[in-house]
Amino acid sequence: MKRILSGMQPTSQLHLGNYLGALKNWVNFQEDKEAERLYCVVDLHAITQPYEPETLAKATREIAAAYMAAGIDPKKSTIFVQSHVPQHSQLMWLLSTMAQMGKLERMTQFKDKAGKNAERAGLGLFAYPVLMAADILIYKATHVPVGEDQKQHLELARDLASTFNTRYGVDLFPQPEPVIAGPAPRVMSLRDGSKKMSKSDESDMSRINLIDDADTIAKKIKKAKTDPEALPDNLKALDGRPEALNLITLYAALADQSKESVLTQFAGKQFSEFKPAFIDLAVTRLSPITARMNELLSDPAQIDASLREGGEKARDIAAPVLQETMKIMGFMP
Ligand code: AQP
Repeated sequence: MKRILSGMQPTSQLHLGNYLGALKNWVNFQEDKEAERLYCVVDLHAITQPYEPETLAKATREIAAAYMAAGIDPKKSTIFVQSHVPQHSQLMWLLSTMAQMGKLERMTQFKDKAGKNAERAGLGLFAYPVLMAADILIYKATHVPVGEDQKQHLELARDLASTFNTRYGVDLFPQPEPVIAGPAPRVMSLRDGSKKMSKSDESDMSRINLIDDADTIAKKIKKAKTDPEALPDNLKALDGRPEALNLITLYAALADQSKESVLTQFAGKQFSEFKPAFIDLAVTRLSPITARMNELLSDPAQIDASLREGGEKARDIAAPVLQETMKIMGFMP
């Protein structure tokens, strides 16, 4: 059986990168009759970097609302909060005894987030990929739809699954497959085409948030970095033009078109002509999501009830897997 699992951190509002790199792909699985779907808000991951305790619960609810507004139906998929299922952290500890420090040190997300202060970074940030492996393995998930930046973490989860199976001579955990198939698996910052669009970028102008209104979207696209050249008629000619490539990729993903056909449409045009069309498209595609999110957030009790129900379903799957894991490891029943 196919079991799909993915999650996002309530570190801030979701942006176009989260949506086109992962969330839109989750929606594509919605009608897959062969699959069971679990989508969590990974709040335990969100505290691995400095955060405001007073905003964590609100941010968690907002991410859940974004999932639902983007098209994840809680009747068809289990939507829940990571910290409501204690088995994630319990399995993480068990797996951490098998995770090699050397492999964790090679994780680029840790290097990027810890920066020059690696010595002072918290253990949680370092161990983040082990918790992510536990998030996946506690459900014996088979498919994990994520953006390209999570590929390395997925490799570690696969590695830990096989290390566990080999060490204990069992076939407990399946190898989770990364599904990096969103229409734009790596969306770049609007201010710098060499940096990924990120919630934690200090400049809000670097990203389009799902909650942004039409005027804000227009302002951000107008200010998006470009170059002085006109748009070419082929993709190869965008080599070395990362900002231009990013905008074309975003347009294509939002329009459900290929990048080639977008270039055919805009070949020879300047960004001054491309940007207004891009603004219209982005507003048309995102405004129904924003409106639905605002509508859902006007009734937080309803979101909380859905999340509680989702948490119960998730615990029903996770509890026996943890029990089985501990039995294999020889713990006293
Ligand atoms: N720029 C991106 N392009 C494509 N996909 C992306 N994702 C994130 N950024 C991009 C995908 O979104 C999902 C959720 O990510 P996350 O909340 O776990 O955090 P992240 O990957 O670290 O994303 P951010 O926005 O950069 O958050 P912060 O700044 O809080 O760390 C994942 O599937 C990810 O691949």
